[in-house]
Amino acid sequence: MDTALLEMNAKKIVSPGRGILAADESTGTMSNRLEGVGIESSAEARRAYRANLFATPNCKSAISGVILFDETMRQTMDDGTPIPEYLASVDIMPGIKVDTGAKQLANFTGEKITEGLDGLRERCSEYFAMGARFAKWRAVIAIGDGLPSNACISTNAHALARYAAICQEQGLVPIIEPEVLMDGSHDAARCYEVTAQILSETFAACEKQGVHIPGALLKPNMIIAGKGCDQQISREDVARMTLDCLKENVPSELPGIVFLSGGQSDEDATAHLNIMNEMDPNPPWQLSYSYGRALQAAALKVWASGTPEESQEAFSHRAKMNSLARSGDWSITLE
Ligand code: 5MM
Repeated sequence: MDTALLEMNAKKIVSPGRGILAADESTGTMSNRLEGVGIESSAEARRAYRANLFATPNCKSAISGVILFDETMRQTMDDGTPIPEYLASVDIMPGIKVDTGAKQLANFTGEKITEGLDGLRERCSEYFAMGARFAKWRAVIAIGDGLPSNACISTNAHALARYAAICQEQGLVPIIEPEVLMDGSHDAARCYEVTAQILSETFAACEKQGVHIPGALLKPNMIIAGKGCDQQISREDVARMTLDCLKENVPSELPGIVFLSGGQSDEDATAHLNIMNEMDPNPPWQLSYSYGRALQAAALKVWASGTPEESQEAFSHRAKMNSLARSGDWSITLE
């Protein structure tokens, strides 16, 4: 394992003022997103939309890395430059989603296990040769009546650790993403409890598998009440509870935490990150973003109705807002 390379790249991804654009929607998800704004989905439609995002002027000031889906990894910019090559040329690290999706967990109705360990070593090796320097694997944990089960937590924690070990062996920084979903009517305390359990089991599994923590990143949810809960908590409480949960369960040797947005509004995702960085200017790890929807929603809408430049401007604005949130310098007036 090249620990020096892994540590260097992990630190670079969370360097000050920068974060990740999650653009690794699988074909089904990306098709839903495009169709949602009235665009017919095709490989070319997905390429054109994403290539335009990546070509945003001065994108690198707020974006250190982009997570790609396999299809995009093999596509080109408008001028024919392979997308990973183009990203590296503008100082943005190409990353790749390497899981093959969350599937029904046998014997546990309503719960999922993320698949993709078979052949992972070979896929990572190919992606490294294509220019990828980090990877992502997302586990999905639902809260509900009797959910999550201990089986769902331990199986996903084990898979995340196995994935992380294989990525590191192949030179890719693993982004470990255990996402506790916002769907449901649970309160924030329940979200805290479940997030604490999946985080502690994931890091215990990582230790058993020999994962090199200084060469990895974590992509967690924030501590938020379920969408259907009538006791929503303030932005300050989200930030405080999230920091507490992370401090209790995440090793301090981890270089960075890159949050997912998970269905939060664009502004909430920015505000929560900003408050956390304001509340604790020196946390054990860098606190950054790896947002999909919260970075792209506005740009996608404009892509359907405006010019390519206007779509880039919408993306650039959200990227800039989140960049400021990295140092607690965002404020509502900037919106
Ligand atoms: C960008 O979406 C990613 C891939 O989703 P699918 O496998 O469902 O197509 C997703 O993993 C994403 O990276 C995370 O959910 C974070 O994105 P959000 O939108 O929650 O910030």
